[in-house]
Amino acid sequence: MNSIKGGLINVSNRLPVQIRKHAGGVRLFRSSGGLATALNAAWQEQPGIWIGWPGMAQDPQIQPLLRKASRGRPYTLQAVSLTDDEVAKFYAGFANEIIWPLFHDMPTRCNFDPAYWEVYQRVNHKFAQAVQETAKAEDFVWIHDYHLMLVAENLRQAGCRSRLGFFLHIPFPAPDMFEKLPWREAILEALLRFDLLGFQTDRDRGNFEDCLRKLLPDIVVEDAGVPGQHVVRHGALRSLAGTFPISIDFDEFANHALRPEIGESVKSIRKDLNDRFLLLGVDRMDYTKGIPERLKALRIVLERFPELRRRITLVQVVVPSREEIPNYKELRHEVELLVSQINGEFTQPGWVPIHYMHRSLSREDLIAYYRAADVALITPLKDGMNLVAKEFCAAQVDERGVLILSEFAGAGPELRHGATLVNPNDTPAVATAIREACIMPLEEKQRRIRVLREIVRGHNVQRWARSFMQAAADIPQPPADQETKVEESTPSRTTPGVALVASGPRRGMSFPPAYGEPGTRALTWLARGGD
Ligand code: ADQ
Repeated sequence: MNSIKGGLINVSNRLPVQIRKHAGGVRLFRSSGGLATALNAAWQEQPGIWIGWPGMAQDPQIQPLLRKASRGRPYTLQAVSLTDDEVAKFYAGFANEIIWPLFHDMPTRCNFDPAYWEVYQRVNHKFAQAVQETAKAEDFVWIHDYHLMLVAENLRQAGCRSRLGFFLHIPFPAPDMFEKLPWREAILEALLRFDLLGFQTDRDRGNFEDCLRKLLPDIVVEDAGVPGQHVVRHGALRSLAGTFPISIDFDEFANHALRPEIGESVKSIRKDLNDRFLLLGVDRMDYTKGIPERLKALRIVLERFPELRRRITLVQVVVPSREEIPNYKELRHEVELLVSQINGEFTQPGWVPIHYMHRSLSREDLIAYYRAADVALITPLKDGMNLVAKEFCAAQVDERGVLILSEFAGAGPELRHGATLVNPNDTPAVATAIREACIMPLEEKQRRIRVLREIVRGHNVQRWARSFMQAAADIPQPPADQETKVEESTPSRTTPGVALVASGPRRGMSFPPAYGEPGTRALTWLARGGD
């Protein structure tokens, strides 16, 4: 079995800590999101460096704070600073107003602003520069998610010889969706500069390969001899594309759920709800999570099955998210209007059908709700994986909860044997699934949740991290002269937007100037007449 000889350099848009202005100074906060937890397993085997944006514009206090926060961790935190304009156009703009909706099959929500693309390229270049300053040839550089799809290309152009891996946390769309992207070939070609490309499901990996076949005619996709893995060749480039479904630390959740204080919280939650049947929704406030559709399904339940009134309660917890983006503000209004309409229509003395919380819950409270719930309603319109589904299973230590899960969540195929799978757009069918869960015999519930817990226990986050790292270790180290070979034999794209990325300086160890700066490839391309 091969192993990585050097360290792990992890690169994500955000660091696992956030620095924010606070009471006239700056303060360190823990980032929300499960990536830090997910990567713990990888760090145990391979200490290293974590590079990312710390959450605020450049400030002399950032680096000392990060040094302090690095103590006791298996990695050193290193900041990439972004200007306010970069945050607006790269993060809120390109990443969250273009890639996020498009990759979740919602093209009408996309704002294909060319200015976003310019800044996206510049920021990816910045991240690559930060990696290049630190990475040694024997290190493994693991880049995360759709914010940073161009980093490998920038690194290879700068002569970086480390192995480069990429994991996409969100879905990859089918060709008829992906091809709407004005910069489609440029992005595919940039992705092919990674040695290892990880996707959540076979569906996503298959979509990526279909996009390659459709948009890059010289592509070759071959079996890698390992289930869920294919070798992709494009000219001299060779990448391994694999399915690596992300998961959670099952033991950590299950053991936490067993603590006596969680047991006490569960009793008090159930008592406060008069022991009614507890339906639970836990989501980031995001239009992909299907929250309005879920509320409409609940309304159908209350209309069609009057015997369930006063007997069920939905606790819907929504953590605020991306509030600076207009679509997200509108969603919040839509959700809150629906909650108040349904509560207005059905509330009776002593019973409110929906308990709505718009805030982040502590880990203790979250686990107590997971354990207390009779049904988890996890109905995203599309989702890369959905960790909430797996967290619910792990925390169900009393083994009597039902998981109603969208067939469009990445977790759907994996959990199909114990969960009730639903199409979240089919609100009457979701309503029927809720009713069936309410009347399901206890033995059936137990049988199903035990199956689910076994699946999540076996496919835990440790396994995810190890299998990705192992696939990376098996990849041969890129040769010193890779750039030269690529220039000679990789077919370059024909559209101007693509030529900016696919052509340009490929040799030498120095870092090329950023896109849009004097002397960049954009200018080179114009001067050469758009080859
Ligand atoms: P997200 O879209 O953020 O992640 P998800 O996988 O469900 O979606 O993770 C959300 C996390 O936030 C969970 O760990 C959950 O416990 C936590 N959370 C949600 N609501 C909360 C609340 N009110 N209070 C406290 N915590 C809350 C992206 C992709 C997913 C993919 C993950 C990991 O969109 O599809 O599963 O990355 O790859």
